[in-house]
Amino acid sequence: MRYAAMLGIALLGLGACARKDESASKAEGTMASSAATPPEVHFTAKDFSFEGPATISSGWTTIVLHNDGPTLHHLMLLRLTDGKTVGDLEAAAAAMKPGEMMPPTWAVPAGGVNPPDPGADTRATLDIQPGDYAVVCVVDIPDHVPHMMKGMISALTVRSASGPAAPEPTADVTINQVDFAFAPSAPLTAGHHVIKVVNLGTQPHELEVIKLAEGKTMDDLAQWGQTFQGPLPGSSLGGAAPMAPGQVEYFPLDLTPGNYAILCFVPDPTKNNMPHLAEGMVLPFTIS
Ligand SMILES: [Cu+2]
Repeated sequence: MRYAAMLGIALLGLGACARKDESASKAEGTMASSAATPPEVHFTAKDFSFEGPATISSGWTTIVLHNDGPTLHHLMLLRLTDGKTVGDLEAAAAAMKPGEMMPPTWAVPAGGVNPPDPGADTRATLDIQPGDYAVVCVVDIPDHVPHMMKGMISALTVRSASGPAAPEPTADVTINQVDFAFAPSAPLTAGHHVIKVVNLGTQPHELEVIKLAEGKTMDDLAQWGQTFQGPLPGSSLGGAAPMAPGQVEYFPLDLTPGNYAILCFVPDPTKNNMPHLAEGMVLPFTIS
């Protein structure tokens, strides 16, 4: 399966609000939470595998993704329905032909964390429902083969949480995703933000933030996305991995002066898998 792949750049990442180190019970992979903060679960992405918990609790949860590199990776949750397993997903992916980029309908995009730069962390907070999931990376740098075909697929069981539920985060800016545009509630400004992402569309959408390197342009980014030659002409600051219609996620974003772009690479199956960014889901902005 190639889902957002192909163009796949992977984008962003930063995130990371500083947080105190909590000594937490990792028995279930979920750190102990205070009433005020969703628990954190930590995953590491490397070429080409995930390390992280196999079981977590349901509810509002912050997924922290560390990129061991050297290339870009994200963490996307696919909720497995119809009793399907990760093995079924691997088999389905192996049977897909070039151009078939959408996962089977029984593997439902359920959000996640978009890429940090190599060596960095990104995070996103989402309300994870109980069930069986696959954790996958469909970034396809450098050879246009989604990383899940190279081993970046693992099983995640989400159990019904017991105990008090963590609260939904609060945000200072909301970015709605529609078919096919990003609609921010306010202009983005320098400083620290918590962004709420809401998929108001009828297709899955993601949100990826890239900060262009000094002197680089959107054309440079587009050209890189065609060939993956050389390094990303910028920094990948994370965001929300593909979410189902109706889904909500939160992520931290620290903005310093420079040129940025917010992008969605999800393919549109009704348009021959044209990436959403080619249909309008690209939002360049400048922080001065
Ligand atoms: Cu989209």
